[in-house]
Amino acid sequence: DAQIDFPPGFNVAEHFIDRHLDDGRGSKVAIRSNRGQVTYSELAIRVNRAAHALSAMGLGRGDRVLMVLKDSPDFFYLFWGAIKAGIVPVPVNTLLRRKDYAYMIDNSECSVLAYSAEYGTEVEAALSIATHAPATLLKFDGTAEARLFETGAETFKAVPASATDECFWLYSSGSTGRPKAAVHLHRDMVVTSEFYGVRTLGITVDDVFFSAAKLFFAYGLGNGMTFPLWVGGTAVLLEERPTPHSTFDIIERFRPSLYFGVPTLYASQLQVIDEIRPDLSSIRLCVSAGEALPADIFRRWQERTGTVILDGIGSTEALHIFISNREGKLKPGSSGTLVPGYEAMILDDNDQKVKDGEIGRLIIKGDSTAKYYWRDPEKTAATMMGEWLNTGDSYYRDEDGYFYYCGRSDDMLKVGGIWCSPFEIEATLVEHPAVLEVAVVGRSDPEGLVKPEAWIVLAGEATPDKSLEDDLQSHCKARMAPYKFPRTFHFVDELPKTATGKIQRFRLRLDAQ
Ligand code: 3UK
Repeated sequence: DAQIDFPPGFNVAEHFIDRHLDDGRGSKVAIRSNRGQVTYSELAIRVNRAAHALSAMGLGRGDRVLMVLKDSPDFFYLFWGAIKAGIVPVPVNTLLRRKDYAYMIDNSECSVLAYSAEYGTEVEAALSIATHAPATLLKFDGTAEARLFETGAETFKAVPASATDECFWLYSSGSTGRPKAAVHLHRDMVVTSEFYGVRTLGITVDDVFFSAAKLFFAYGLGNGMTFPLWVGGTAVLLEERPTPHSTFDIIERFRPSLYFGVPTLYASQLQVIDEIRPDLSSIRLCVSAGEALPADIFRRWQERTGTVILDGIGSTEALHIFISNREGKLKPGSSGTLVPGYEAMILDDNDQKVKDGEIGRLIIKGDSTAKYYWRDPEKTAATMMGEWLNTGDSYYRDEDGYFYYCGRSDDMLKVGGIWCSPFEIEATLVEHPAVLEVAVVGRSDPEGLVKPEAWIVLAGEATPDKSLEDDLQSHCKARMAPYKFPRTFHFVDELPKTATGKIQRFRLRLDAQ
């Protein structure tokens, strides 16, 4: 039941792109956005041109293309063009800052760095900090795209690959230290599209997909690109930041049948839904992932829209959702039941399986999981345990097979569905002259969504007031991805510590409730 056949020479780009021409879908719209539309045959031609262009730059099997690109058809062309030519695309978060990009340039030793002009300031500054110099820079400001995708041969013979060849990377942040690149294989996107997309969500050729989560997240990559391309559906793209207004606007204009969001966005959409009264009648299903969806948000959304939100847990390492609620088979507040093709175990501290109802560490197994972390054997060993993958999450399972999220086993926070390391926020805050010592913990807001909270011991003369808080927040926003700033502050005389001087974050978390 849970098997997929991969023909020999399998280059996954042929399945996601070229197959649609053979199936007579060439004139169907593959991608729609405020800037226009792209048919499946236009998509296939531009993918081929990208494959030629990258090959002509001297790139070959296994070389990396780092992509700091907004959600646009160009993202599709470059990603699939690279894969078709045996080259490894590495899409990265576009909200990061120069030192993050400098790290990724050095760590990936990318041959090509492609970036949307909007991100030029941080990306170009990163190039001057980085040790490695990518041989080719592609700044997408209109000219590079015209050269890459609008000229040259329209056909390209796919470089043969096998299902277990390396295909693309996605960076994932860790609680301490630097992000690590999860190396995904050719089969992985097929496995997620088939097991979660087709067999769990029931996606078909008639579906129109809109993902508020961006393509550079594994979640958005599946929702907004691989799932539509797997079934020959249509992807709707939003270039800008997803807000309640921009997302409702896109839904009304392009009438998607499937809508993918994160809990924070659903919560902020609910705040304005009575005032905007958007027409959401095209939507047959909504999906949430990235962090747990509070049952209250599920209920309020269903009450206002008549549509259920299917919460499911996925990860960058698993590529997409492996435990999910379904239509007609859901429990609000839970992550749902196993997706076909995946197995799960919940283990105690002695690596023994716990009984239903008991909390333990969730480990999973499935054919879409990343093979290893690039150049990080220690983190690879801690996470990829043979065929099993350590999620780092605490879970329990009820007697009906539904899984319930109970928190992380590290200190990492999910804010708006995106990773946030408390240690990174602390390191940034102590650079501020007013801060002597700081500890950052997660605090649930009234909607049940976690936000970073800073506990600060001030240096010298600094006064704990609103203007200092504003100043600390802008200090953070200038140095880190903008979602990482603390939303609340506590100024204290000292931080709780152990006898050996380690900050006791659990005591702050208790105080924070
Ligand atoms: C947490 C959830 C509770 C959990 C992702 C869907 O989020 C994704 O990938 P990331 O690598 O983070 C993975 C971690 O996020 N998490 C995700 N979804 C849920 N916790 N309920 C949920 N529904 O800690 C997990 O280990 O950023 C989500 C598809 C692909 C993805 N990459």
